Amino acid sequence: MKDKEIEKLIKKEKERQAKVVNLIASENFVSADVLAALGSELTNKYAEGYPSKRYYGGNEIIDEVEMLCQKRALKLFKLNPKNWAVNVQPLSGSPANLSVYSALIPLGKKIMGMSLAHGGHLTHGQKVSFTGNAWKGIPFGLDKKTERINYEELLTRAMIDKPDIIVAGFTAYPRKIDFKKFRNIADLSGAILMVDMSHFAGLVAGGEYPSPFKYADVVTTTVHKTLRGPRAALIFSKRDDRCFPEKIDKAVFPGLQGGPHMNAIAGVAVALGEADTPAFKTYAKQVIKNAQTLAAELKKRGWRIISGGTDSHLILVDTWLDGKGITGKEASERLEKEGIIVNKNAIPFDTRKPFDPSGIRLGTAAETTRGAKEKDMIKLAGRIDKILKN
Ligand code: DSN
Repeated sequence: MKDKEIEKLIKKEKERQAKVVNLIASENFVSADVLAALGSELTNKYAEGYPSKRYYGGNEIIDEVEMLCQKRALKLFKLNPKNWAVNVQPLSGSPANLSVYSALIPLGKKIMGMSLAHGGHLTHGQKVSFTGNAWKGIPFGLDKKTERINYEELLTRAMIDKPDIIVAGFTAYPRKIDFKKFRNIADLSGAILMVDMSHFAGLVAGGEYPSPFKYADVVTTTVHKTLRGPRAALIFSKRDDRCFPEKIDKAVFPGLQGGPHMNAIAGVAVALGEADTPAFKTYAKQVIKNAQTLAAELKKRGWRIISGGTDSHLILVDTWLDGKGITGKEASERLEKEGIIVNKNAIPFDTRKPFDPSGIRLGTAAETTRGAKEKDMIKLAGRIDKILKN
């Protein structure tokens, strides 16, 4: 690189990533091919519009890239293009979710989603997000005893509040979601069912987490978490007489975005191809085995694991233990000093504030990419325990 200042910073960040243990549940390490696509000449091209309907000339190759990405996305999740469409242009998860709402429900209507404090996402209708201001957010929480979704309560709430769209998805919920129950609740309350599978998309692709496609009307996902692609997002929508794909395409462009980032779309295509292999299935299985081992080993050492364990890549640990332990902030800082990167996280019914909550969130997607197995998780649990108890 001619720019030595940036070159130096990239090198330093590369070295930092290489030397730490990365337990951030929403991160991963992309392949050299994904990096090559991201750093390619495709970044030079303006391609506002969609394949064969562009506003600029010179897009014949770009069209092929975008169509290949669409084809791979549908194939990976076993979707028939006659029944499902996919928009591959969203820049990331938040704009993808915003596009869906703006396409399908008028401003002021109701979005029901898991509350941020219990593991949901800002864009599932939280007050601090535009999605909770332009629309009315109806947050639902978890069952206090089980720390899992209480579907009966959810149904009661939905029948009273009558949301226009229900979002099933999370950023800090370690368990499987029962999409069939969500479908039933959406049908009974008259809502559209959207699944945000950002966290577990790679596990669905690997056949290790239930697929939402049988039940959802719309599925959004980021590509950079368990799916191990670049920063970008996808919106899948069912083709029927409600014309969701057409409405969503218009909402993404020209509604909310301009030119798509074609280098990122090429990177997404590469990642989707990589995920459609037997090796990726083995990877997804290992991600969950590692998370379950890490959770069980921490539990053995006296740490409370939210909901008692995990069905996914994600673990939520109560480090505060009603004042007998340490705060999530302190835990995350202590671990970082020792080269283990996690994020502090609220736990359900947290009595502490979000900036200094009672827990930490751990995820195994990134370290599994680097080859970690159960024996590494056992050692890691010992290290984490020692650092937190020190
Ligand atoms: N920031 C992501 C996460 O960490 O889960 C969600 O957008």
